[in-house]
Amino acid sequence: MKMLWLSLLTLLMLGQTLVMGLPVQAPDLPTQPNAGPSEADQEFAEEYLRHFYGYQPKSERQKRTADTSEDADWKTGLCDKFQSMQRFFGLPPSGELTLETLAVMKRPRCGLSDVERFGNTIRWKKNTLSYRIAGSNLPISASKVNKVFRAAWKLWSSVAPMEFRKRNRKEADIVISFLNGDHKDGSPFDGKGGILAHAFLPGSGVGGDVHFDADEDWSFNSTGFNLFAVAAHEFGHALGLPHSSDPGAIMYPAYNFASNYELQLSFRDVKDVQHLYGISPNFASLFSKKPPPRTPDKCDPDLSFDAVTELQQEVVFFKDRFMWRKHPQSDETGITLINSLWSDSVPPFLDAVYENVERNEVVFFKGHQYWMLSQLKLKEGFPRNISDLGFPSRIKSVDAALHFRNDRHTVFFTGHECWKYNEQQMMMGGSPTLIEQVWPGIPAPIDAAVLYEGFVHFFKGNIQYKYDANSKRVVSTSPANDLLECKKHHNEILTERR
Ligand code: 0D3
Ligand code: CA
Ligand code: ZN
Ligand code: ZN
Repeated sequence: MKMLWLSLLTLLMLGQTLVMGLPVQAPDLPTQPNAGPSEADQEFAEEYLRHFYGYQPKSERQKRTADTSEDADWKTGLCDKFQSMQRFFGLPPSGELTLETLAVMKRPRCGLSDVERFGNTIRWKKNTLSYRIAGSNLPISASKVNKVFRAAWKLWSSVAPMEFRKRNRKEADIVISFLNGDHKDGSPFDGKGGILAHAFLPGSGVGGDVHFDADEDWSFNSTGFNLFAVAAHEFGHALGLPHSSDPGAIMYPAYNFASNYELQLSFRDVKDVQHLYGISPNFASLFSKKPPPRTPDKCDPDLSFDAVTELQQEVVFFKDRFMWRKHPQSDETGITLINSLWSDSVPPFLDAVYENVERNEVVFFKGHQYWMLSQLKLKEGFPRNISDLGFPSRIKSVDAALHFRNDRHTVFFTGHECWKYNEQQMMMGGSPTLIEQVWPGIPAPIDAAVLYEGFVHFFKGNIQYKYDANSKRVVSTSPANDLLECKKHHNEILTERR
């Protein structure tokens, strides 16, 4: 009855919680207006609808001061919620609090003891949950599907003190099915693409159930949609988690699976599920070696970058799986996943990136490989070995790349050396030079470099060096994240770190 449902990509940052009644057919009987419930009963009913149907009064203040007429109720959506509830219990959907409705609300509901309200959400009240996979419409062999779901549950059970047991016949808390189009829960699927799945918040009946859109191209790799990635997300909903605005989180509302990055819960997901259920007893030993990855914060004073490049009008900062795109016209630079722009063509944790404006190409470096993209698409034959550019085999990676469009060459930085590459002849020019000699004042090795507004900006750790190539000297140093214009207040950062 309670369902989390992603409506539109425009709601990305919030994640909408929609609550729906199971459309049990009710005869359209004329309703008997009653003598009128007491104010206490009205309040009880509203609280009930808030708990089980996601009813949210427009504002608490408004409710007290404004009139409590039926008109006001219609406007605040209270009537819709009453109707949903009434339909579910087979009552005439009058949309108002009848005595009959009140009686049903006060009746103990079976299975209700399994869940409880927790802050703004609902959580299961028990630590062992059963799930059942409905047999029809399976996209691939049942044994493979079982394996994928077991792995998806394990993501959550290894961080929270929860156990998930598969049932074959008996009733289960969580029923998982593949359904298509209108499947009679008020949220029809939309064919290929769009909505991939949805899940109901913890609760009895349909509560906790997970529905996958059977019309999708489900896969175990990166063709179509990855079932493991979507299951991990939906199971989070089935546990009571809402969407997260953190683009690194599994609970982020948009699908962003990348085959070049091992799927794991992010720090945010772990915090959120542990807030609901507590910490799994073996969490510390399981994660001490490899703690869940945090999404970098542009306001972190210790922030460093993997690579920085100019790209068309923008300056793009790369870090782990993420990037920030600084556009001259907008003053807020948001974080996104690298693969949200270049999908799986570009790996995370890059070493260097540069744009060859003349050829309309962007070149990415990581380890001994490089990827050349044009029009957001990987060019044929890539990735290639950096030795193809003319590096000797002792050079295992590059730290940064600077492209000079006027004299059509690119300078590569690797360790203490810099190498000049002629883009016209597509040849490495002679022997390397020492960074300390050619760029006095720049401490090698560096993390990243970019040509921006006539200066070369070198990055090393949390510091950036603004360098004037004409006078051959460092003009100023500043925090590495200076160009990202962190506008957050200090105490906001502190609360986020907790
Ligand atoms: C959904 O279908 C989510 C499911 C989801 C979201 C993130 C990661 C895995 C699964 C509904 S709860 N979101 C839509 C989506 O990402 C908007 N569709 C695929 C697409 O647009 N490429
Ligand atoms: Ca769909
Ligand atoms: Zn459904
Ligand atoms: Zn979702």
